[in-house]
Amino acid sequence: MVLIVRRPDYALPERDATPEHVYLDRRRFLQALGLGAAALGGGLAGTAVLPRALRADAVGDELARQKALTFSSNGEFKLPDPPTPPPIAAKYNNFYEFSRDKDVYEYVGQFQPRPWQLEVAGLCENRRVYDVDDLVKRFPLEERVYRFRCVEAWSMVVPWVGFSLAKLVQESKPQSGARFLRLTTFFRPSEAPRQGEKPLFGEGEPWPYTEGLTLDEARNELSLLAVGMYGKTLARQHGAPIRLVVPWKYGFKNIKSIVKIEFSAEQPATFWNTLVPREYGFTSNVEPEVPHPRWSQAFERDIATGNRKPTLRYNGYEKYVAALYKGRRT
Ligand SMILES: Nc1nc2c(c(=O)[nH]1)N[C@H]1C(S)=C(S)[C@@H](COP(=O)(O)O)O[C@H]1N2
Ligand SMILES: [Mo]
Repeated sequence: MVLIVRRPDYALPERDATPEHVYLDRRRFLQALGLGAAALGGGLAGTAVLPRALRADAVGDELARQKALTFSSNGEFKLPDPPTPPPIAAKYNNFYEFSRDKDVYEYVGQFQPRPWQLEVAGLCENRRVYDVDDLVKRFPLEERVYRFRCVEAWSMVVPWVGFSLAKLVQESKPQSGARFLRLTTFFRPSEAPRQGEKPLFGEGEPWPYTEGLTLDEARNELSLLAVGMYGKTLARQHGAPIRLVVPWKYGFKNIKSIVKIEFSAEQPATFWNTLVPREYGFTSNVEPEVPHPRWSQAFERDIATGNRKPTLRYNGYEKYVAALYKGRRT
């Protein structure tokens, strides 16, 4: 076994902040060996050899496939920062169903985001199944430029196109006992290679990916169901055909390729919180003063410019969301 010397956490620049998966692999590996977490650090990660459905240079083809959307601009959500160039955002993704590294675009060639149904279920009066193309016509689409901050301490600026989640919540008529929303991604091992992988150790990842919000968070005006970016439909690696955007929370809350939204009385289990509860809380608001257990959250690195800049509380959206938390921040 290779022995790797662990650098002290304070020596990690943000750009090297360990991706979620490195810790997971290490933990399972050590569990399997019956060792403690201090025994070694880093280096066990790596994506298994998979058929590459798209060529490494095919991100341009994928972006060219996207169709134009009709929308109005929501001037409330504009930023001084220029948007991240689409080819940069499209080659730097987290989508664990396809890859544990940022090269997701190389593995999404089999994924079929249309036709697509979204089911609304649970504690509401209007339980029903929507076709995504009907949903897109039902609610007027708007463009909003949001900051996006991953828990791994990188960030970007994205002009999303979508409609507010609050509209779907309202149309669904939640029952009085409903306090949370549970959102679920597709489960299709034949299209998403990692969902079919046998775990090396233990139970593996709790597919399908799930996330959750309180009903109040879901009704906040910032919460967006995005169907597009940069004026066009979403590329597959960004969570086509419909994904959540909650810009005051860390990126992993922004669940992709949603097939189901359920109203519930209890706080739902979520993918990352189930895997590593100590590191990925249910609420997970962006908060520079609360470090991740393995790195600081005080700064972030812009994926386009490489510039390091201070992270803002609630990712800069304090005025919209602070009232939801009444002094509690994360
Ligand atoms: N279904 C699903 N949704 C997901 C993820 C994932 O692995 N699976 N990764 C999350 C994480 S960690 C981030 S940072 C964002 C990345 O969105 P982007 O690739 O469009 O930038 O998607 C989030 N949504
Ligand atoms: Mo993330």
